[in-house]
Amino acid sequence: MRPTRSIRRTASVVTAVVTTLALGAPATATGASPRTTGVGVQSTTGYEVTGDWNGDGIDTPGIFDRSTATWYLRNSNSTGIANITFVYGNANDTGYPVVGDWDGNGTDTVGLVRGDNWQLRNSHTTGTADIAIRYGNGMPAHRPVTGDWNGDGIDTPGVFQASSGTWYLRNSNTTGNANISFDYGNAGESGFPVVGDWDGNGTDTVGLVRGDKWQLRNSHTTGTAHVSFAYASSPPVTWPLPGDWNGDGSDTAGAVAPADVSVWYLRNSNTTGVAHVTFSYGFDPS
Ligand SMILES: [Ca+2]
Ligand SMILES: [Ca+2]
Ligand SMILES: [Ca+2]
Ligand SMILES: [Ca+2]
Repeated sequence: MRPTRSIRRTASVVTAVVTTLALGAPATATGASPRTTGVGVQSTTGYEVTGDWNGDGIDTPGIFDRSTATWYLRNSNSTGIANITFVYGNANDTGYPVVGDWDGNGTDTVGLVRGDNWQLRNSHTTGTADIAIRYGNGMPAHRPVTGDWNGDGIDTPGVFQASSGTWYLRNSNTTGNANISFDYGNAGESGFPVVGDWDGNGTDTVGLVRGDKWQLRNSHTTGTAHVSFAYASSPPVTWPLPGDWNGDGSDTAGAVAPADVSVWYLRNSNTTGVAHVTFSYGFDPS
């Protein structure tokens, strides 16, 4: 590990292909999920996440560097340095990063899920968890996701159980059982779980990304996809990372090519097409 690492402006676009990506699971697992309020996708150096860090209605990138437990958040979808930097977590943290508006004040903040322990913080500062709850059975059986399932403005936990294709969503940031559960996906689902407000009605719902096929559902019920389209992006290896990139209230597709300097490919509609916004943001190894 390098003793220090910084995010800095770079004009270069990473062309190298990262071949050993593991999704954000414990250590060696292979499955991650992102989100607008999201869980991170893991790169060689950390996890990419997205959220609305400053409450302007637009989701922008963040990086969680596990080795130092440092979060690097940026407030615009452009190449540049972090606007907000702080430590939350432990050095070489094995927790899985999540993002959401836990207190409903309009600003997304971070959290870590360690096993079934969710430790959420309400400010972009170093400190102990503001909210500590237990939910789910932990990775890899349960992949954490976060979203506003009931439209009350507060993001709360959910888990996707790939073995059965079942989603378990909870409407409060407290310990307890799922308020909503349904199957969406196959038993042994290998698709990548995503969540977002696809139709802009104020409620986050779920989706799966299978290869480059985004299959999104607008209700918390079993059924076929309401929205289906292909979106990958240029490099051979990218991970899906949806968000509201233009502040219109709808979450749309994004993809990130994780690397020391990750390349982000954001699209403003849930349709097949090219990225509307492309930029680099991540760790610069130099
Ligand atoms: Ca908040
Ligand atoms: Ca809610
Ligand atoms: Ca919705
Ligand atoms: Ca949008």
